[in-house]
Amino acid sequence: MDNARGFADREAIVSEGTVYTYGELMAAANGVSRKLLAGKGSLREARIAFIVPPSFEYVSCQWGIWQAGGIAVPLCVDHPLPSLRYVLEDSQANALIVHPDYEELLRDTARELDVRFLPLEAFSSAPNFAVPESPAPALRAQILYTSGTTNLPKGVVTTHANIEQQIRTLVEAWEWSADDRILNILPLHHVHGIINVVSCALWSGARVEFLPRFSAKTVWEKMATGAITRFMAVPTIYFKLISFWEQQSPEERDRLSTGAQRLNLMISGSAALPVPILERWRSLTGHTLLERYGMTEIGMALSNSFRGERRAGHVGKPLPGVELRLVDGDEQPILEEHVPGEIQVRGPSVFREYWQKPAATAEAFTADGWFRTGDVAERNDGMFRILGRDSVDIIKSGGYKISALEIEAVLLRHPAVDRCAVVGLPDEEWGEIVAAAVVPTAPNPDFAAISDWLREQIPAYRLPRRWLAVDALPRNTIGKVTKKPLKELF
Ligand code: MCA
Ligand code: AMP
Repeated sequence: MDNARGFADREAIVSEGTVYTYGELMAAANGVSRKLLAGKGSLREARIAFIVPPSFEYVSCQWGIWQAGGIAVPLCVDHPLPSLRYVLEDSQANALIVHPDYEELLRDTARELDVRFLPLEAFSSAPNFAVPESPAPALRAQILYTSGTTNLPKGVVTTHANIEQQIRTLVEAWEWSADDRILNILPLHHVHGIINVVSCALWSGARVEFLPRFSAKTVWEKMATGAITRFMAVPTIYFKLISFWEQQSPEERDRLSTGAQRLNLMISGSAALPVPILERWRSLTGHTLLERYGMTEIGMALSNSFRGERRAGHVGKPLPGVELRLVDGDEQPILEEHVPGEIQVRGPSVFREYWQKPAATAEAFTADGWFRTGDVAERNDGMFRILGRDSVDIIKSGGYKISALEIEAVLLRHPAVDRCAVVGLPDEEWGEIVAAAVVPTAPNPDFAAISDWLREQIPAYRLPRRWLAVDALPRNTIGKVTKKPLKELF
């Protein structure tokens, strides 16, 4: 936010066809701060949830909350009511800023939970008084909800200092410049969109253009017309872009490919980038995708090089300021190459805590402050290669992290489900797809009806796409469901 003062007249955001300068962004953020503060000096880390699609207004709210000393809690615009309610309750939100499209959905819930309901329109008439200086670095800035090995998502709290470090390391490593222009097609309740795309661009005086939703046609058009200089996405999006390109005429393919060649950087992350996608993308655009590795709790940790080597199937080396090690089962550092171990990370970009979960926070760190990622990797000629995760209960689909346990807990509430187990199955397009095995309470369960019911409870990307009715779930000698044999059943 401080940097923005130096860029006041530059273009900051393109949103719904309108171009906004940094000066306009700061003015709008000030309006949000003033309205939230209503005369007070600071929000003192009050949780301000907001449900606003990726847009100029989204960033105005985020900056306004930060400037007023609040903790920003962005809600996912695609989540069904129970998921939104969970975040409002768990974060103990004090206020909720609501885009007009979501007022009806959320008004009653906010009233029930005693959360101050603030329609977005109210911010255009903010009272006029001085806004405080930038918040102290140690203050909590943001809570993002992430699925894990528990059945409910946990709130990952980052401070202003954590966020600043997460941005600085990427701006340096990927050589962001004020002349860059990026398209954001990612949801803005996760680090990939919030930090890597939007915050890095705005830190650098660059320009962000928002697409409310991903559309392969529009992304290709933006690349072809030279509207953007860089692009970042999850592997599924590159898969979809390749499929779109393959459906075009030879002349159109040429036009799209020639345009894409002009970008200065294209990045893939959030899930493993399959080597065939990397190679196909290179043949279409001439770009070797830069793959990097990160996590909500730590920001980005490993990255291939902007100017140097980008090795297929590898996630590169630690980013500046990131301390990273591999450890064995006894948490002893592994120094040799080609030996798998858990990735642990330490440093100023690592989150502060899981919101109101001191036991889970303590468990996530070693005594000397290393964060246990749960991801397994090996070192291979100086570069890291991700091998998988230590838990079968975490699924990555379309770049989203999904907890099998969460889906199982919800499914068990359906009257047709006696027992169930959820796994991830490999899938070319989505990385993994969610699959559910069900022991039904009566023969021939109607999986379409169960799926419709589930859609009201959990986000669409967490829905099982494959179903199987079984007489019993495979279990080990102590009665625990064994998920590897279960995957074989599919
Ligand atoms: C959606 N569909 C799916 C899935 N998701 N089917 C199978 N598996 C899925 N995971 C179905 C929908 O239900 C629908 O079908 C149809 O696909 C189209 O849905 P829609 O939502 O419109 O799909 P889309 O717009 O094409 O979305 C695909 C997407 C999206 C753009 C790839 O999943 C996405 O934005 N992913 C990025 C997530 C992200 O930002 N992750 C970063 C977190 P039907 O009509 O039958 O329902 S990780 C992170 O931040 C860390 C720090 C990191 O390292 O980056
Ligand atoms: P999230 O918690 O949603 O931030 O997702 C973080 C997880 O995504 C990590 O713990 C990894 O399992 C996975 N991930 C991120 N980037 C990569 C990558 N390049 N390759 C493999 N897995 C990745």
